[in-house]
Amino acid sequence: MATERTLSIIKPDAVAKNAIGEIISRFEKAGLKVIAAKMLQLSEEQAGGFYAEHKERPFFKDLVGFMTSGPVVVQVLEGDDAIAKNRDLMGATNPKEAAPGTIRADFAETIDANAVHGSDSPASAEREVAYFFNSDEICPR
Ligand code: RTP
Ligand code: MG
Repeated sequence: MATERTLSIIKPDAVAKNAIGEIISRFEKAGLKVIAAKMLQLSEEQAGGFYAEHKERPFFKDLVGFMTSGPVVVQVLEGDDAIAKNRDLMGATNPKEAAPGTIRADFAETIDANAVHGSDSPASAEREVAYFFNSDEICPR
């Protein structure tokens, strides 16, 4: 298994629920290390640029509205198979379909407000980590 990096975002709904610690604890217990982290209030431009792949989708405007509705916590997670491991911990996009015990099953209410984001491939992980972090803000250990 390869050591990978992935971008995680704790979305505004989960920050508002005071669930930052519980979510990060799940990453750590699964063997993922937080090697960079910050809290941000995203602008419309930042959120829209981050989700540029969804620009033509009907839910894009709501997605940007939601992602700018309050602060988020962005992190870089590192570990064996980190991209797939994080997606497994997150559960399905729609919390109603997320497996029991996953972050979205436990903390998310709707497909729009679904608690967390995780990169979905090595290429998107690379783009997304660079979107939020300079190399001197990443502290592998
Ligand atoms: P994310 O990018 O946030 O980690 O979520 P994901 O990979 O599981 O889902 P993706 O297809 O990338 O969609 C990005 C976010 O857009 C919202 N969405 N709404 N109403 C809808 O049909 C719909 N589909 C997607 C979700 O909030 C999803 O997390
Ligand atoms: Mg996605």
